[in-house]
Amino acid sequence: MRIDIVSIFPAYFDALELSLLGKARQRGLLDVAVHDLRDVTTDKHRTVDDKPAGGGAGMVMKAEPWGLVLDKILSESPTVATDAEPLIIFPSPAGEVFNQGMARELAGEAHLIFGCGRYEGIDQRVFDEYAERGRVKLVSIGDYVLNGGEVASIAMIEAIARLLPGMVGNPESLVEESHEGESGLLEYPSYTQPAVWRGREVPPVLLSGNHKKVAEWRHAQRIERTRRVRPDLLPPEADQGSVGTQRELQN
Ligand code: 6GU
Repeated sequence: MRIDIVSIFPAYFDALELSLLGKARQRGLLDVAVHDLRDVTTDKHRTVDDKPAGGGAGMVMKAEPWGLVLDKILSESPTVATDAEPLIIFPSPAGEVFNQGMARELAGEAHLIFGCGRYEGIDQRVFDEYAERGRVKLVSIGDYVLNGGEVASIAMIEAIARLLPGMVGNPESLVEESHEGESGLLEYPSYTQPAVWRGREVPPVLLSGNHKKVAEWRHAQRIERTRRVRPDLLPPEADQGSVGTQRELQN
């Protein structure tokens, strides 16, 4: 997969060199390029923003630099000779909310472009232009406000990159975790040695050697935890108490 990122703070993306992401890049599964939006400006002050048309607080990112940088990235897309088409993602609190399902879909793309806006946003005509010419998606990472799309892009890229084929050593570790496998229940709590730490025991069932009991305990823990902190994730049939023994397990 090819990922291009456009930002006025390219240093944010130094984080992508680390750990899992660095590994994906070393293995050649992921080719990431970061572009400084100011590099396409031609004025002395490298201006990328201006006052909002119609007045109001804050500044709006100008269309022209975005047009120049996106045209260049699109013209050099590795998809030009294929039937794949690049997807431009603009992180925005006004977008569709990112989740594991979207991460899985995006992991199947050949070329993603993340356009990180700052200030009060980007001139609407940029979205309109590229939506007319290709595929554009506004994506939010949750119901809170960040100062720009950089941190949101890093979160999305990490979620996507770890799903690329060839990324994770043990494929089971992907299936078991929260939001994957077992119909989207949260993960069960994990323990390791020692068996007692500061007077706190590892649940004895985990040391029993009884694999069936362990699996049942973990399943019950997942349901209890999901019911307590994320009841919105429970499948409909679990709502009325038909899954496990949620009354005994509560709190
Ligand atoms: Cl994608 N961008 C910004 N600026 N704020 C956000 C967000 C994105 N997702 C949640 N809040």
